[in-house]
Amino acid sequence: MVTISYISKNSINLMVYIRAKKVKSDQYLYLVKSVWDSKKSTSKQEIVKYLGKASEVVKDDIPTEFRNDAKILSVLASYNPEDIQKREDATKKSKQQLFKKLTDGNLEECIKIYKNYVEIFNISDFFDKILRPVMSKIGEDWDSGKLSIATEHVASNVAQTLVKIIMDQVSGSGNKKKIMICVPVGEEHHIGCDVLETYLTIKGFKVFNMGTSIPTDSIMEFINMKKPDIVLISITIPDNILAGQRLAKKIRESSKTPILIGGHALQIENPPKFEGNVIGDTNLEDIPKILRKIPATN
Ligand code: B12
Repeated sequence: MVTISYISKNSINLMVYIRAKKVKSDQYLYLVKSVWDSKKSTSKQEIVKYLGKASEVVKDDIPTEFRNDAKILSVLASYNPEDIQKREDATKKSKQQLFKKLTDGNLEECIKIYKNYVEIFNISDFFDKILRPVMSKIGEDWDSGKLSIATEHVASNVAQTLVKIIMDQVSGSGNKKKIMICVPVGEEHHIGCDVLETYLTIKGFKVFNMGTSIPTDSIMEFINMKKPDIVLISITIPDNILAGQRLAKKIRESSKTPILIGGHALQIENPPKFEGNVIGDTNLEDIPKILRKIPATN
């Protein structure tokens, strides 16, 4: 039996796959490429490299040009339990290191941790599996008195700068839907909005991230002017839910633009009702899928 697991394009746009062939109870992996057969008007596969017995293949067996492809590596990991363990250890280590370097206020080291992580994994996993849980721990440790308020502030500032640096490095086509991200008056947390801006930009959306302390009237004016396809409201503090409900209502009174409401304050079992749809705790990777399903109104 032959299974094609993943398609990857390298810089010269060559499509490569990992193909598995089962012989008795063992799986053997091949790196194959797609070649166009113009006579038959169909594509055929050619073996680029025989990789070996699935459970024994390691990263170094992959030709260098495909070696850092996160998806190829994740397919490998799925065939190789030892590799999965290594990846779990790498995630745990990155979390511990990031916690330490954020609370030490060491931006340069945080950038290094980010760069090393995304070499093996990807940006959305860095945000979902490393930054968010680490920020959560920082919040908990501050709440329980294990971290001083000064240390929490230093860590928050470094995290904010780190996300800005990542944001400045990314680009996207901007040809998908126009997304506006805003917060209700009083909400000072915006790292979540910056992460959303970064990820949605990579995914090709055109993002307007309004930042904090923007009066509701200015948000309304902006919506009328830029006509976003979807408005995202981010709420972190439960005390800001009422202001968020007022903001959603105000937007709904003058525009049909779909509104999604999310953020830490809404990651609870029975979230309150809004003019719009509340999105509970979601992986970053699922947010573009949710946005794509919303019909355009403009
Ligand atoms: C950093 C931080 C701050 C920084 C904010 C800096 C900044 N520029 O943003 C500062 C120091 C200013 C701050 C202030 C306060 N904070 Co604070 N803060 C945090 C902390 C540690 C991290 C937040 C963060 O950045 N997370 C990382 C991002 C990436 O995650 P995220 O915000 O959840 O966003 C993701 C998702 O939720 C989702 N998402 C977000 N919005 C939306 C919207 C939509 C539509 C969708 C689909 C998805 C989505 O996508 C994002 C990316 O994955 C949290 C701890 C925690 N558990 O979150 C406490 C925390 C939120 N803060 C808390 C508190 C109490 C406060 C203060 C009241 C403290 C005080 N006494 O002054 C003030 C309030 C300020 C205000 N009025 O808003 C509490 C809230 C408690 C509660 N009741 O829930 C927390 C939980 C800490 C704690 N454990 O006690 N804080």
